[in-house]
Amino acid sequence: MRRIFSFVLLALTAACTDAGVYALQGSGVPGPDRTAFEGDVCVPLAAGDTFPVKVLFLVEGGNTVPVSTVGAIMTSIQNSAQRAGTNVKFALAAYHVTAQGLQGSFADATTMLGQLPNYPAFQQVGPVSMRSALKLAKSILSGDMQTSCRGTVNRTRYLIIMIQTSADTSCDYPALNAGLSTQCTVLPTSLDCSKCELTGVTGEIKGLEQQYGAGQVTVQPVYVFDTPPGPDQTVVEQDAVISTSGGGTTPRTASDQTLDQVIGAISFASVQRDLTIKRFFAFNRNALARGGQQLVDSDGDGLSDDEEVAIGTNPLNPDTDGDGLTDGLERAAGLDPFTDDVSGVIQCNPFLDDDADLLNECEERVIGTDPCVADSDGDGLSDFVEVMSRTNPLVPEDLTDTDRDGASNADEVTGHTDPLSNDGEFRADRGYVVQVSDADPTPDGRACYHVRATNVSLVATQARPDPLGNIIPAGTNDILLYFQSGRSNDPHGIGIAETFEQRVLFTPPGTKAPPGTIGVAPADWVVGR
Ligand SMILES: [Ca+2]
Ligand SMILES: [Ca+2]
Ligand SMILES: [Ca+2]
Ligand SMILES: [Ca+2]
Repeated sequence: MRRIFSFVLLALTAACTDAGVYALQGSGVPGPDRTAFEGDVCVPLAAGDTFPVKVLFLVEGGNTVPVSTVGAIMTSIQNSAQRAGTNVKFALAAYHVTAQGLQGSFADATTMLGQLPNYPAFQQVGPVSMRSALKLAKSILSGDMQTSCRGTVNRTRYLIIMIQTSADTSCDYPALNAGLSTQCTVLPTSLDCSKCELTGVTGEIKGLEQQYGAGQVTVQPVYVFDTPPGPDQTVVEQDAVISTSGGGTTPRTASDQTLDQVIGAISFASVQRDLTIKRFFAFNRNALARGGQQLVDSDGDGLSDDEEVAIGTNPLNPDTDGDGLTDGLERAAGLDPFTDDVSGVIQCNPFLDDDADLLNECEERVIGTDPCVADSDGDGLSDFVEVMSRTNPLVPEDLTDTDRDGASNADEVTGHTDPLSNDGEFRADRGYVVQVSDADPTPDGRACYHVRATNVSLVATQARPDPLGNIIPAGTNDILLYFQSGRSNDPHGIGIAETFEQRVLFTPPGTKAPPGTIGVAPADWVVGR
C-alpha cells in the first residue's frame, strides 16, 4: 500500500479545502547537520517582460479610405504604441486587394512607428479583401511562433487589431483570392460566402494557439465609418463572425473623431490565466543521494568527490575539460569528461542559459532538452534537477517509479532520495520534508502558499575556486528552493519556475550559518521560465 502520496495530486485535491498540510515525506528528526526553510510564495504576476504581448495592426489602405481616416488611424496607432509598456511588441500590415507587411515581424514600438509613414503610401485600386489581410496575419503570427522560444510563446498574448472602412469582397473576385473554399463558394449569396471564408481563416489564426501552444490569440475588428451614411450592414455581419471565431472579442466601431479613444480602450495587458501550484521542493546541489548514501559533491556537478577521484576528474572543478559541459552531465550522456565535446562538434553557446535552469545551451543540446523551457517535460522538476538526480528530463517523473520502492521518481527527487535504488531506510532518516498550505491571496488576486522544507541535509564540502579564482569556502552548500506554478487544468503543461537560492555554510559536526530556520518572503523569489 502506498503511503507517500503524489504531491501534485494532493495539491490539486486540497486546493478547495481549508488550509492544511498537503504533503509529507520522510519522518527524519531535524538534526544539527540539517537546515530548514519556511515562508511564503505567490504565483507570479502576469505582467512585464516575462509575459510578452504582441500586437499586429492590420489597416485598410488605398482609395477606399478617406484621407481624414488615414490620419485618424495613424494617430491612434501612434498614441497606443507610445503608451504601451516595453513588454508589448508591434507589427504593422496594410491591406486592400492584397496585404503587405510594413513592419512584417514584431518589433518595439519605435521600430514599428518608423514604418508607419509608409502606410499612406500603400495605394491599391480594386476590390477589398479582408481575407487577404487575415491570411497575412496568420503567416506573421505563425512565423513568430516558430522562431520564438516555446516557453515564451506559451506566455505570449497575440492580438490582431484590424482597422477597416469597407466590406470584404473576396468571394466576388475569385481570380484575386486564390484558394476560396468550395464549402463557402457553394453558399447562395456572396455575403454568406464571405462570412464563411472569414470564419475559416480567423479560425485558423485562433487555431495557432493550440498548434504552437501560444498563451492567447485574439482578432479584434474595428470598423471606422462615416455618419451619415452610417455603418454598412455587410461589414457589421462580417465583423461579427471575425469576432466570434477570433476568440470572442466584441466588434468595435468608431468614427474618425472617436477612433483614437476606441483603440486606446483596447487593453494590451498580458495574458491572464489562473496559475496554481505545481510543485515545491528544496534541492541541495552539493549533496547527492546515491544508493541509500549521502555523498558530498563539492563542485556541484552531479558526481561525488569520491567518484571524481576514482575516475580522475577534478572534484573541485565542475567542468574538468573546460568544454562547457559539466562532468556529471558528460558521464550521464556517455561523453568523455576529458575530451572537448563542443568545439567544432556542436554549435552552441556555453555561456547562454535562456531559460535560467542552470543548464547552458550546449548542455541542453547534448541531452535533448528545450533550451527555452526550464522544465522540458512539465513535471515540475527542472531539467537541471533531473540531470543531477539521474532521472529523464524528457519523461514526467510523477508517473514513474524506476526502483519500484513505492515512491514515484518525482517524490524521490523532491525528497532528495535516490530514484534509482530502493532506499526506504535512507528516506526515513534523510528524506526532505516538504509541507505546503494555502495562504491569503495577494490584493491583485494571485494564489499564495505557505511553504516549509525541513530536514535538508548539509554536507562537509571542500573549498574550491570559482571561475574568477575566488575561493568558495569549505562547507559551502548551495541550496535551491523551487516553486513551480502552471495552469490548473494542464498538469504537464509548460510551467513557470520561481527559485530562491541560499548558501549555507556547514562546519561539522553541527555549526551552520545562517543558523536556525531560514525565512523566505514572497519578494525573495526570482521568476524564471
Ligand atoms: Ca563533483
Ligand atoms: Ca566538460
Ligand atoms: Ca538552460
Ligand atoms: Ca522535468
